[in-house]
This record gives sequence, structure tokens and C-alpha cells, in this order.
Amino acid sequence: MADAETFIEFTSLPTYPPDEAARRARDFYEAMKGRRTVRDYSDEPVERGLIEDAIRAAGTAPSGANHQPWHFVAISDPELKRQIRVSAENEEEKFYGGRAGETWLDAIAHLGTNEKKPFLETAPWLIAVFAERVGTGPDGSSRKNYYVSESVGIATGFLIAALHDAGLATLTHTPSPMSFLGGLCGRPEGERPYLLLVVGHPAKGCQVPNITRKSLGEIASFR
Ligand code: IYR
Repeated sequence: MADAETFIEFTSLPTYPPDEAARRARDFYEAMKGRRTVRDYSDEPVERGLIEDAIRAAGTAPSGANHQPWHFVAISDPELKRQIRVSAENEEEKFYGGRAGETWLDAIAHLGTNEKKPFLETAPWLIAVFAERVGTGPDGSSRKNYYVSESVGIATGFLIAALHDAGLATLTHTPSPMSFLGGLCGRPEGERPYLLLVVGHPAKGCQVPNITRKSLGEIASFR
């Protein structure tokens, strides 16, 4: 059995007076409300340091048994981006050409998406997120991970929020299927591609679909 962790006092959570807490909660909601999925990117470069810090923030997410079963491949290399675009468009052509089925295509019709993915080359960064089904323990031996989808999903949420907070737009792209990503990114067998995040500044005059969000009453109940 692994040694028990040592414990330290938890001092990093600030205490706010109620009115400040209320203001912060509202400000955070207002900031997140401005996030939109962007599909039209400018080629304006983004400092690597911003990407590094956003990934650091993602890496603070809670995870099953604290195994941190994620890996982020941050890609700015134009040739690798081109290869990813070619592979993604190849899959997406089949998806939009019939593999998705009518019901799914009907569900996304209002988003105006199609098999063309120029943003995979235009945007300065792609972050391929991988989920480790089986990880490596401190002693180098392989070990099972727990709640992998939940953990990686939460970390990805942190990543998207951190990038948005830094003034960067994202697109949560899920080429279907995306098994090509592991090979192109040189990831080991035990990792499953989770999603591909496109990161950059929106193109000038960028348009987004005029969608609405469900109200609090629709998404929450209090008892
Ligand atoms: N992966 C495709 C299709 C797609 C699927 C869903 I669910 C969306 O919300 C949007 C698109 C694509 O990226 O175009």
C-alpha cells in the first residue's frame, strides 16, 4: 500500500465579506457569459507564455485519486497544424456526408458548421487534450486511473475559462473520430484523444450564431 499523504493546513482560500463575495460571483458569471465558441480566427500570434499558464490552470483541476490523468499537446508548428487539418477534414467529410445521421446533422444545422476546418491552420494554437486511461505512478509502474472523463472534462473547462479570461477565443473541436490525433502528436497507446481546442484571436468582423442560454430556472432547482 502507498504511504499515507502528509497533511498541511489549507490557507489558500480567501475569505470575503458577503457583499464582496456576491459581487465576485456576479462578476465571474458576467465574464463567463461573454465566452462564445469561435470558428473564424485571425492569424495573430499568441505568446506561448499565455498558453503555458492556461495549461497550468487546467492542471489544478480535481481528479480521481489525484492521478491527474491528462496531457495537453500545445501545437503552433504550421506543418503539424496542416497535418491535423487534413486528417480532421477527412473524417469530417464522412461525418457530414452521412456518417452522423440525419438527427445529429439536424441538431447542429443552426451552428452553420461543415467539413471545412480552415481554423485548424489559421489559429495560432491548437491544444490537443488527451485522457490517460492508464497512467504511471511515482515509481514508474503503470496504474489505473479513475473517473478519467470527469477529470479531463473538468480540466478542459478550467482551460477554456483560463483562456477566455486572458482574452483568447476557443473552439471545442471534436473531429469524429479523432484517433489520428494520438499518432500525429506522438502520444502513447494508453492515452485517448479527448478533444482538440482551437485557440486564438477572433478574425476581424467574426460572426457567431445568435444562440441563447437556458435560464437559471431551466438548469437548476433548489430544494
Ligand atoms: N465534429 C463536427 C460536428 C459537430 C458536432 C457537434 I455535437 C457540434 O456542436 C458542432 C459540430 C464539427 O466539428 O464540425
